[in-house]
Amino acid sequence: MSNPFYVTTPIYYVNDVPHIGHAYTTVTADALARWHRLLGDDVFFLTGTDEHGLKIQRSAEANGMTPLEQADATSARFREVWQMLNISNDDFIRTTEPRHIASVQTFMQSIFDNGFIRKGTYSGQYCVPCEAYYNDDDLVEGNCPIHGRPVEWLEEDNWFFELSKFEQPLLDWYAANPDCVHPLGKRNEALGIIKQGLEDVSVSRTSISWGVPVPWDEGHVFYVWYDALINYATAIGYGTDTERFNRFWPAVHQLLGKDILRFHCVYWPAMCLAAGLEPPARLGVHGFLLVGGEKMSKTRLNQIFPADLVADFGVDGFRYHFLRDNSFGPDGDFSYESMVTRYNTDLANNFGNLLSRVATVVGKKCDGIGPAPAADSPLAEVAAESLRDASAAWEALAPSAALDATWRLIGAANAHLENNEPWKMEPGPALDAVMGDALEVLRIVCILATPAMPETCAHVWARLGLAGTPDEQRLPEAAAWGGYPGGLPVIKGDPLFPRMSPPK
Ligand code: ME8
Repeated sequence: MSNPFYVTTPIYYVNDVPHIGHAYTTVTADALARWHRLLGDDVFFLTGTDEHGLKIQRSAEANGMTPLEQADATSARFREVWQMLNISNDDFIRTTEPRHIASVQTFMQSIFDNGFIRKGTYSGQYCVPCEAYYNDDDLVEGNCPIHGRPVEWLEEDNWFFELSKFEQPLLDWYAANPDCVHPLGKRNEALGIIKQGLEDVSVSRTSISWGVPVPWDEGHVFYVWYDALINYATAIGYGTDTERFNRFWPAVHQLLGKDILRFHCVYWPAMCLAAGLEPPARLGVHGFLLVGGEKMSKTRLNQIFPADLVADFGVDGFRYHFLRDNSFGPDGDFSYESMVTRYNTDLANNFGNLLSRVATVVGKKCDGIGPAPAADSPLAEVAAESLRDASAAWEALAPSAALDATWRLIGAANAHLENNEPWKMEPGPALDAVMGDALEVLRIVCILATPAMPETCAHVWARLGLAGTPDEQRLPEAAAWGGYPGGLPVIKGDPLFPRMSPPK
């Protein structure tokens, strides 16, 4: 049976509409899912929305809606944007669904039954947008360190998860699983938090009602984070379908931004241990996309929405940019100007130009029928290297490096054309060999690039006269040199990526 590959994004809050930060994580997860489908893995890709908690309750009030109305409306926006971006998620979970409410209750009940939940009083400085309490030390000039806004003093009786008991088990788990948090800098950050010492955390609230009821104490609802994190277990049948759950857990790859590292890399593994589960195999933590060096936020009015960029760059231009521009881990600054530059260089001048040159010469000198590649082409080795490097990079959660490896093959094919100048050659075996090699590169590139640009690659595949689609191919066999059979009609068509002029 094929390998299970389970990949998740955070579930996004429904008080905010999707912007390019959310899209960054989701497109990355989508590309990984698509890569693993090429490998023939049994892929399950989950995303969804986080719908409980004070923040949602208040934002619904401000909008004159019930929390569920607010959640319905915004959750639908997320679905629409993911559809527009060609996101291939297998499931979309909403934390207000009955399946999730039941799963949270089972999960938390098992932590309670295992003796890791106790009663206590909680008071502290609370940031509503974060849905989190802060110590005085964490505050920046009295404000929330993430949002820079005033915090509120809250005090309530609630249930505590005995996180303090998991300091050593977490350290042991990190030691036994060197790759559990990726990249290394983020792993060290998480280890730093654990080594500073862990205090018990409050997991329930009586002050609000918009949440999952605590099964052993009516009148309490779970604090939104201890409801939300469990979504990753719910979607694969936690508590209802043990066989399916065991197939995908703990071999899960969870992607998230650095803002929620503490919850995912400290609290969540501890919750799993407390519930008697293995923690997730891999937590991939990326940096933030900044705009003009600043965090995007509603209040700063500097959010950028996917549809606006898609209008200019197309869906695949959007996907490619965010996968290629930043490496996974550090923060990256988004700028429209550099998006235009990258689009022109990588897509118009490299990929687009290769197809256009090949189709033009085949049209003029080969009667529009693509010749077969040569068995001993100098490009065969480059193609093998690209496959090897791209595979290693996807495995290492490095989409940017994977695409760089893929584009090296495009670059080599363009250089091969420039060296041989087939547009000056007479029809015959020498010309056929050059064109066959270039067509074979295009075929292989379509497969390697399909996780990033599924629509474009399927389109180019069809223009090369190939049957089926690139995402139906299976690696590594399909990328072996010599797959382009020759004798197929090649269609020139319009430019793949019309050049853009830099903004004025
Ligand atoms: O935190 N750059 O939801 P959220 C890169 N519901 N990624 C960004 C980003 C940016 N500027 N802004 C947001 C929550 N993201 C909780 C999660 S999971 C059990 C619960 C991405 O709507 C990034 O993945 O605030 C970040 O972690 C996530 O959106 C936060 O989304």
